Amino acid sequence: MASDTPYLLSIDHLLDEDESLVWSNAREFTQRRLMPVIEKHYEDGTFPAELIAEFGEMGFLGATLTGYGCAEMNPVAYGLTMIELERADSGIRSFCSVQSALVMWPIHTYGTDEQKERWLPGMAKGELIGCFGLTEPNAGSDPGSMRTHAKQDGPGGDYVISGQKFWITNSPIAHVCIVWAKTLDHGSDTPVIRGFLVPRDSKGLSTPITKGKLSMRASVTGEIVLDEVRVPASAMLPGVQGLKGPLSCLTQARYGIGWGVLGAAMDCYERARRYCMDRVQFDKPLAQFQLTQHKLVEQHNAICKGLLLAYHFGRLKQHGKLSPVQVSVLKRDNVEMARDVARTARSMLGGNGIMGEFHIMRHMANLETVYTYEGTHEIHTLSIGRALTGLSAFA
Ligand code: TGC
Ligand code: FAD
Repeated sequence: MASDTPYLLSIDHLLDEDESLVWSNAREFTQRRLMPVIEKHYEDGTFPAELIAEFGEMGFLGATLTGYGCAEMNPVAYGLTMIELERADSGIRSFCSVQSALVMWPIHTYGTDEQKERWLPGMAKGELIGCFGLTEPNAGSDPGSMRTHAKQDGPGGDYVISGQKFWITNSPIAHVCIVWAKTLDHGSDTPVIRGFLVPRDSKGLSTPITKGKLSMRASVTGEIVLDEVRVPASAMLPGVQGLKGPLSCLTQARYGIGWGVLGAAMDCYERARRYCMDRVQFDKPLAQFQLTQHKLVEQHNAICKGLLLAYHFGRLKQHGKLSPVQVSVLKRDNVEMARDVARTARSMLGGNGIMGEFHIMRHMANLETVYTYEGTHEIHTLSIGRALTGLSAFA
């Protein structure tokens, strides 16, 4: 593990040469390019858009996909890059998660050849940005209750889409929005959910920015407002219908989050440990007090266990054996762990823990969003509960 802080667990010997190289390259890049600027962006509430092309060069965009200029990383290598991106900031990992798992993945998996050619090469380079519109003002944890709808109209089978999507990462800077909407397929009277690729310049589309966030400040969030937006029939993703369309994308993104939050937790633990080694009170470094050591041990052990879980599930995914509910276990438990590590680390720095220059409070605030998006902690608890009992407690 590329760190000068002790970890009594190493997964280094479990990684092949390519995976180790991807990990150290990602670490070097994020430390060199992101760390000097991230705190200022966070304070200003801006995203470092000037680095998007470099994310593309590093292979962070569409990292696991084949062809179209993508890096074709395996799931473990991908997870290791997520660690390093989120060690810098959850908002940076979010940008790459959305672009890779929620936009490029569904185009690659469910799109036509024409859709893939049009969007994927530019997205892999970071020249084109996408966003994923599922959540609505009145449909968060229960996306099946969405109101956004697409109606077929005219001889060419155009779709006319109306509705509103809320809390959408990257929407204000996106060149294309994937919009999930209910529509009536020919000959059916039951609405089904379908995905549509809605380009930025579509008439009737607007993406107002969401202001006032106290978490994820280095990430751009907005709405997608669709006022009778007309798109050709060829804008629909033909390869999937129903809620499993968006949920299968979420499975990809949640997998990356389960790895990424380890980076935020490691950064908090490592900073807290360094601080407690240096800071003297009652004539001793804080690290020499039993209560401080207890905190460090709890943090360290939780991170090691989270890393083992991510690694194990990564190898399962590599062999096509990872189920959505296992991804719920990974997302749920590792996010909760990182959130606890960050909160404890914050307290270990005393007053300095609330200061931006020490970075921990930023991670702590970001992790509140991560706890909520991509399926809240409670929703994943219920998914796992359903798998364990066969009984659904959602409604
Ligand atoms: P349910 O009956 O369980 O499933 C409906 C259909 O979907 C299939 N399915 C999945 N397929 C692939 N992957 C998964 N993870 C799947 N989960 C379910 C399922 O097999 C079924 O297929 P079929 O063929 O039988 O119809 O659905 P439900 O209505 O009971 O709902 C389940 C529930 C509540 C867990 C689901 O609605 C849910 O996950 N809700 C949470 C919503 C959520 O996570 N929203 C996230 C929005 S996007 C976001 O937050 C991005 S943040 C971006 C950033 O990183 O910045
Ligand atoms: P609600 O669903 O209203 O939930 C509120 C509370 O009630 C939660 O604690 C929840 O766990 C609990 N709850 C709900 N149902 C149950 C139940 N059955 N049993 C017990 N408790 C329950 N969405 C997108 O589509 N695309 C994006 O790119 C995106 N990016 C986001 C970025 C940010 C910064 C944020 C904050 C959110 C983003 N989201 C995005 C939306 C996110 O996925 C939702 O916020 C999340 O799914 C929860 O929905 P909600 O906020 O409406 O909360």
